[in-house]
Amino acid sequence: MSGAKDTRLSMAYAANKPLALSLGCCDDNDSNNKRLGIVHIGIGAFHRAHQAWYTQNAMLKSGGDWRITGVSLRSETVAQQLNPQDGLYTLVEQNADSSSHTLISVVDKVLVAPQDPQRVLQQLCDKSTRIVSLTITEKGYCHDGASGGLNLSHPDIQHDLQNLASPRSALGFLVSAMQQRISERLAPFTVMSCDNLPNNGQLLRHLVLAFAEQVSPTLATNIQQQYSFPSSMVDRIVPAVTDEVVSDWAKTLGYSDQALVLTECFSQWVIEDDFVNGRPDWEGVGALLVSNVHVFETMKLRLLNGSHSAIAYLGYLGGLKTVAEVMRLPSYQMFIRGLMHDEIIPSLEVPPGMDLTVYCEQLIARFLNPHLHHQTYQIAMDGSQKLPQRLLNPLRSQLAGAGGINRIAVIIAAWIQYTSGVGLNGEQITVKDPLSTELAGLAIQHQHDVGTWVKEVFQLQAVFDESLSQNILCIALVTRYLSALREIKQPLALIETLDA
Ligand code: CS2
Repeated sequence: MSGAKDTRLSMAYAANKPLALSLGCCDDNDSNNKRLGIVHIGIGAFHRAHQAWYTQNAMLKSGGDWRITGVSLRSETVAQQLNPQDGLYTLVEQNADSSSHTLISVVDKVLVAPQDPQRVLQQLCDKSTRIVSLTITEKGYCHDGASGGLNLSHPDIQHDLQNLASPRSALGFLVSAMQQRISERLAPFTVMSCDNLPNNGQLLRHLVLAFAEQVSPTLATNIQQQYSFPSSMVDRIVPAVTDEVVSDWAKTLGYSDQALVLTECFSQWVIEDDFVNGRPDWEGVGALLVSNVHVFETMKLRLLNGSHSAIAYLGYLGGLKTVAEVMRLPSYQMFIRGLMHDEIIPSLEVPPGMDLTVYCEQLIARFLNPHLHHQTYQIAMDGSQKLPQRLLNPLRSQLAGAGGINRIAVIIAAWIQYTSGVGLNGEQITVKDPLSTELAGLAIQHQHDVGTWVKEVFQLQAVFDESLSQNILCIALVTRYLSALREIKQPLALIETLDA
């Protein structure tokens, strides 16, 4: 134990020493046997509450060398928090009426890619690396959400194609490392996407191959033959941690952990069983290994994440700060139930072993968790990257089957208002979205002509495909709701008219 000596976490470490040492953590005398096996790109709170927790449990249960080297593609915050404490952090799991905390010691260190891309490549090309997993958020894939194709004009992709030995993007790091491993005849690793995107493994394979094709067609062929890209559905609600949460928990824990992660007790992980170089015993600790993840992914993306986006835009515009605050209002709860049952479930295939009515009620209970303080603002971020898979896919399916689309249309209207950067009562909103400039530009240009505004937003090809940008009925309905929202100035009043 080196760094953690300097922090109050050392008390927790002392209490958990046998556990940490059994995972190869913090052992100064055994620095060559760190039991590494995974490189995780995008080591935010979600990874630390989900895959890292499963991996620690799997190593404790069944052994194996799977400790994790984290990589941050941008910010150095996580490295600054975790490295001084030897990768240790506290995971708090909290439900309405129970809570528990665990010291996680499965992360070895965090590398900050912009500071030292060579070090990241070295780790990716190390023989010990057998799985590379990713949580880089939707925009990290540098693709076009509507078509699924690689965005070759993305500045990071352009940079990486010119500077493959010193990349910036996840795709650049993957292809650069694969090229080196192939030329050194090193065994391949499995690439596992854990982001909220449909067919995330297939999408990532497609993007990696499209990138590699630009480097050399032979490289693309070799990658295709040797590397696997399983899809996975990940689920656990992990809000951003505030200073207040850290200091509240310090009282219970007896130490202050700046790297603490707070989550709910629920968690789910469904993984396509397609690994080319081994994997931890995740199924031994609750994950489901299946041959087809797609039905699970679609269910979760549309019902959980689709409802989340609805809660985020309507709630935020209505002055409500957290998911639980929104869901405590009966009209919102009725709206979300209606959205789930009438406009999303008809587009779903029921995954084996699941009951969708039970699943929806469980989601509502999870959204009501009073301890999570999950910010509507946090979920509202990057809507242009999220809406296609969460709400536009079910919308298309409803349109094809002549099903109802009122609620989805209201949510799109709320999203359009949100992206204007101005709330319903004139307050400023700092919109975080890769398309924020285009969206704000359309709002300024057409704010006095809502019909044209909506029509122009529907022409954004990265979000809406032709079936929607040409759909007059759908555009008219969204126009009607956006006008109503701007007039009534309170989303709650609008949704109450829908259910009346
Ligand atoms: C949320 C997700 O921020 C968001 O967009 O919808 O992070 C959500 O909390 C997770 O996918 C839950 O598994």
